[in-house]
Amino acid sequence: MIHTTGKGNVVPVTDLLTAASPVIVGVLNVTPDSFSDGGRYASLDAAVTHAVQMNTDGATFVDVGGESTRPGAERIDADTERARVLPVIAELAAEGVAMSIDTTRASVAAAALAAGAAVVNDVSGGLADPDMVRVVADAGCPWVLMHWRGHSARMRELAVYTDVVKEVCAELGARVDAALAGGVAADRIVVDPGIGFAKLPEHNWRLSARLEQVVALGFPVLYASSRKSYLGSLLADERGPRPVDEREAATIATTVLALEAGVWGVRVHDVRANVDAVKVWQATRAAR
Ligand code: PMM
Repeated sequence: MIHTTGKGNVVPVTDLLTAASPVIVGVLNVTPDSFSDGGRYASLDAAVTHAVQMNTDGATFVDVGGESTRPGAERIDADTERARVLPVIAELAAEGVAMSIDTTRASVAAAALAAGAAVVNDVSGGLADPDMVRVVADAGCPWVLMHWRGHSARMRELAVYTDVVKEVCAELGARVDAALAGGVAADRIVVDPGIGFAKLPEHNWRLSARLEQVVALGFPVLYASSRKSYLGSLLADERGPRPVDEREAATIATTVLALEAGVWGVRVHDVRANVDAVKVWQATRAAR
């Protein structure tokens, strides 16, 4: 599948999954309430400017999301979600920026793909909307299947595991099987352990420490720890958890550790800093 953008740039989508170097996914939340960058990119101009900057800084693609998935968040309706993301996607397509759509809704994914997104990033791994598998199979686009147990409002009560790594791998495997059974090609699938989704800090640390087991599922792995609250808890002091925008050094440490474990890509807010970290990791590996 070739995705042609408005300016005539051609982004071969297949290259996104076979990219030799680690993939950097830049986060663009066009929501008033996301935990990490809520409200900052809610206007069209601010969102487009930031995404173009992430592209210039080396993002492989930009992940456009219109619905907050922060723990406890209430849902918005599909019309609101579409109204947030579609103008941004159309403008970025015209700028030649490759994008994923971060949604759990098939109707939003379909509209976003039609507007110029090339990848579907579904934090529910296809569970939230039974139509998603058909939309992705018909489009032939890459699909990020994240480990998920329920919508944000119920996330905390669902964070119960005996062996988190085993259970996450088994539940991801079931989502992959459902995708394949629905006609999605194996080489279009990316898996994601869902750091912070129905996970306590101890679960996030365990999964991060055992990423090799997620990699062993045999699909490209996307790892998304950037600025998440378990990092804020780790770095807490007497004033409380470390504020969201002061978690970058910790994020970069997790990026390097995840690359060592063999992930395909990382989803990050500060693209430039993480690209620097990737370069350090690559130069070190090349010198081994
Ligand atoms: N996390 C968030 C949103 N989208 N997508 C994937 N694939 N994996 C994630 O872990 C993930 C995601 C929430 O974080 P944000 O508020 O920083 O976007």
